Amino acid sequence: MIWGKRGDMIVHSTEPLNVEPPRAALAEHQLTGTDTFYVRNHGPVPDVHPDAWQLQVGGMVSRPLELSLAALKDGFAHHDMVAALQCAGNRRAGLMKVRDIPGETPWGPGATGNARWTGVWLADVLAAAGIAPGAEHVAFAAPDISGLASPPQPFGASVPLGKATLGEVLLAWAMNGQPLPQVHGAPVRVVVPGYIGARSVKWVERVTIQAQPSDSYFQATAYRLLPAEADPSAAGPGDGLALGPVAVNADILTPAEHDRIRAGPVTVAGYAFAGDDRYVARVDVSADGGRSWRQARLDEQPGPWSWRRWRATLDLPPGPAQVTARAWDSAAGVQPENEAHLWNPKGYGNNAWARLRFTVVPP
Ligand SMILES: Nc1nc2c(c(=O)[nH]1)N[C@H]1C(S)=C(S)[C@@H](COP(=O)(O)O)O[C@H]1N2
Ligand SMILES: [Mo]
Repeated sequence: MIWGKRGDMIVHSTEPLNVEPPRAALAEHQLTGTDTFYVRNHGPVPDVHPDAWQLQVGGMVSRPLELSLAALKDGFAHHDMVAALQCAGNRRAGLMKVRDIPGETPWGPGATGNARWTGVWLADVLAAAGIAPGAEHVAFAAPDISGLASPPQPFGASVPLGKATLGEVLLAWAMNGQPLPQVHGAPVRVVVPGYIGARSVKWVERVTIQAQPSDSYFQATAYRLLPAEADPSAAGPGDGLALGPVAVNADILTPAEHDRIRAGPVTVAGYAFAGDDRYVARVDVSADGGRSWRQARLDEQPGPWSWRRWRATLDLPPGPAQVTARAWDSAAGVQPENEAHLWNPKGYGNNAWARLRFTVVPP
């Protein structure tokens, strides 16, 4: 398979490359293998030579910077962070069952993953540049040109200055202890933990401190939550709500859908992810469609931005089984019951209860 990905990846498109792992592959490890991690591109993968790469830091700063990769690595303290990335379109296929969403990728549950990222805090680089009064946002620009934007343009995004100046947003050159693969943004990408994946700009080459959010199509027009009745083809800059922090979400990763499982104690397992600075507080599991619930056991998580794995053992009689899971976060937020309430014209942010069907056979 292309770009070092495993052979069983689900390919939504090759140009641009959009692939996600099957559910069972996502279940394998606490840290998603780099060969298993979804890829979400909007244009061709750029080939940026590490020696030629420079990061420009400018805008509302007192000292604009031009940093080579060596200068970035030598000039700032290195940090490691386990963080889940989640595409705003993750689980869009579930929304499409409510009503079609033409022109958007029908992502299943795999447009998410959990990895260890190494780099320097964006906050330290911003401090070196000196932030001028009146600054409110930090914009990221990349060289990959997307024909999906109108007009075609490089990928870009921004985050509020308050998020960017906390020691949690990374300029990362390594993923799972290895140099960042080209397809994931080499030589350097942004990792904005707890935010939709679209803000974690790959191949980042410019950081601009500014008073307004990025005017990139991908911040101003796309990745915004439109009201259900809106016509997405008529939506322009500023329409809808800009997506940033993700809402609490969870999925059931094992057993495999449509598996045949022997009756008796059956262990179901999955992940939950709270988003932003919330944490996963509880995961409930139901074997009767949500009439009664029991609490899953939560694994330790390797850091505040990681997803949290959970498992529960249910005693299931022979017959068709449907297991449901829902996560609660530390703000007492919970996943909504179904997609009907969540449907939106671009298909973002599906965090409805996770449901998995399989067959229980006599022991
Ligand atoms: N330059 C650039 N950065 C990008 C994108 C892109 O197309 N170009 N896609 C974004 C989106 S929508 C997501 S979900 C994540 C996916 O990161 P991954 O491909 O490393 O999994 O990258 C984000 N950063
Ligand atoms: Mo995304």
